[in-house]
Amino acid sequence: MAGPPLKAGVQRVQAALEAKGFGFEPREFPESTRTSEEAAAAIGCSVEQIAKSLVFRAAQSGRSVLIIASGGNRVDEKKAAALLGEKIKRADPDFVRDKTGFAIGGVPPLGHREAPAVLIDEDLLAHAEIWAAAGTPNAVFRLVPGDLVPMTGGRVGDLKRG
Ligand code: 5CA
Repeated sequence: MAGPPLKAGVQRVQAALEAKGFGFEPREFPESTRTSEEAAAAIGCSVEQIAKSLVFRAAQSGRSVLIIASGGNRVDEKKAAALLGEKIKRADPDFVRDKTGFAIGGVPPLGHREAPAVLIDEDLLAHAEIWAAAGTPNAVFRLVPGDLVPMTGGRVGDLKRG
């Protein structure tokens, strides 16, 4: 049975996935999935299975850099900079909305207003299935980690702190 219409942000994620030939397995929740912990609790998966989308700003070029990291990991900005070839700084909420078209807590791994440089945490590849934000702080979609590179054009590496 069809549910209520998808929110605009979720529809944009769906359109971006379909444009790349991916299916869409969205789940919209009445409760928040704004953080990795909330998303894991709502879904009933481990926090390590949450693909969090963290936005940074490249220091020299000013372009947006998307780091897709396992929910339990903290990103080592030095490792990320080495993989990228440019220093990065954490983005503020206005930069995130401007470059991605989505608000923090709903930023998806694809479908951004401006194409970012993408780095992918190798730890995500260990799971059979993972979940990413689907455009709003209440929506996620399921994917297999092997889809992340073709979906984003990102580079996989060791990005975690410690
Ligand atoms: N929907 C969930 C699970 S997919 C989600 O989007 N999680 S997230 O981790 O990708 O997005 C929340 C992240 O936004 C936080 O981990 C944090 O790194 C970042 N964030 C939260 N507040 C701010 C802020 N004020 N400025 C910059 N980044 C922020």
